[in-house]
Amino acid sequence: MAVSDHVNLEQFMDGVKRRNPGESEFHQAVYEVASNVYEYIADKEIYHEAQILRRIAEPDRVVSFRVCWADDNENIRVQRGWRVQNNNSIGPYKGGLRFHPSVNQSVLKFLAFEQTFKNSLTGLPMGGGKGGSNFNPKGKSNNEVMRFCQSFMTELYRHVGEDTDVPAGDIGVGAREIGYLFGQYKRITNRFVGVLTGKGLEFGGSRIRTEATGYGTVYFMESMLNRRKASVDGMTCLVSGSGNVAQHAVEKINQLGGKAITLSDSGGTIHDPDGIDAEKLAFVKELKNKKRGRLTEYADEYGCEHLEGRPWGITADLAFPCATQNEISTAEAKALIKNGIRGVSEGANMPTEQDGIHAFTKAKILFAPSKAANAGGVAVSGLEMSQNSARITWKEAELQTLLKDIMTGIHDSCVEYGAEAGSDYVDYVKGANIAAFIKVADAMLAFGVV
Ligand code: NDP
Ligand code: 2IT
Repeated sequence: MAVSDHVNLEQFMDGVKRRNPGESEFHQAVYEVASNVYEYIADKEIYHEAQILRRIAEPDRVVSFRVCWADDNENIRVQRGWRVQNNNSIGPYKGGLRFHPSVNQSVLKFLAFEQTFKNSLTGLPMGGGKGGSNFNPKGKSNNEVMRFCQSFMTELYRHVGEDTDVPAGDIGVGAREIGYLFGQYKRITNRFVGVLTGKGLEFGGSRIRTEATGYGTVYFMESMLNRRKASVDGMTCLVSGSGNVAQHAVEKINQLGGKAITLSDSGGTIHDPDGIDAEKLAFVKELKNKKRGRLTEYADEYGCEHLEGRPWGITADLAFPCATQNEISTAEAKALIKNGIRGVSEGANMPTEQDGIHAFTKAKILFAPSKAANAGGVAVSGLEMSQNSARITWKEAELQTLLKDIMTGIHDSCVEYGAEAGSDYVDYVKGANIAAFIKVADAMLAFGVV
């Protein structure tokens, strides 16, 4: 069959929408990849014939289950849990768990699909998966969170394993939750293995894992700027979110001589033009990770402005969205461009709306898509898996070097496949999508029809 006889991008997307009704986040993630991949495979019959993209966009399996737990007032609560195992062609399924009331099948399918490509970019042997629950950890006691995690793992344990599927953290799942989940897995199976990453350092966790996503997102920006003979040094930066990724993005911005002037949470944005220095960042970590409080307390403590909504109306050099999906609308992307933003590096997964991405690429600003820019976290998770399998612990300096090397490698792969002929512009979205696709696709070709 000639290439031209196969379905085109529009027909492909019609099929994705028909088979996955109402799953708008999943459609969005698939479209972003498919639009670049279709161009790349236009003259490559084998990928069409083997229906590679159609197969990657159909999760290997979606497991959904009931999670019952009793709250502190002895009310029985019923939540839904999921694990989406998208693709294990290049390694065991790997990806985080998200606990947030907005979690549904569409959100987890988009995240598992994205993870498949992100993990490919790291160069490490990891397939793509994602899971979680619509459980809301906010306002819950430690005992309630523990009971929920134990109930969640009592079902999940049969679907995961150190060589099968290795979950980790994401929104609402940090060190505390991973501890409870790992404790329950070990208790049920009587096996001490690397079934989760992001573990505490006392029980098999890796140094640098906590910092890796935020650090990596800023390293990626530094690589893009260095290619243009510039650097983060001296730049003002907008950061959204105030959790794991945002905190460590700010930490690395400070270390590289930049100035972060915003953070946000679901209650709004703090704008601190003097910069969120190391002392203020320590306050944020205590506030968010221990007291689990709101950013209004930061505004009260340091006497700065607290705004409703998101930071994108403020003028700065660089932007690091580190909260959640679709947190930069098309109008906000255009406002950032109008205010002279020079670069955007996505710490969160798919934080920019589709037409917002088009606006950034049209304006030719430096734009690092999430699957490239935030891959540092899962990369160090991959290194945690290696350490667990070998039963060894690497030193911080070794891991720092590996993280930097992996992020530089991803940057260079994006340049290889995304550089525009005859100019110094790099389409990092295209570069990331194509580089990631090739590895997964070629592994799938090797397996035949499975
Ligand atoms: P955390 O739970 O530590 O922090 C999430 C932050 O984002 C909080 O400040 C939270 O505010 C805010 N937020 C979450 N959802 C919303 C929402 N719907 N509207 C407004 N604010 C919101 O999560 P992480 O920092 O781990 O994750 C942040 C992003 O980074 C996610 O997109 C995640 O998928 C991505 N990511 C995380 C990795 C990791 O290693 N942790 C790796 C790669 C990507 P509030 O406190 O009010 O809820
Ligand atoms: O989106 C992500 O890459 C993560 N939440 C981290 C996944 C992992 O397995 O470390």
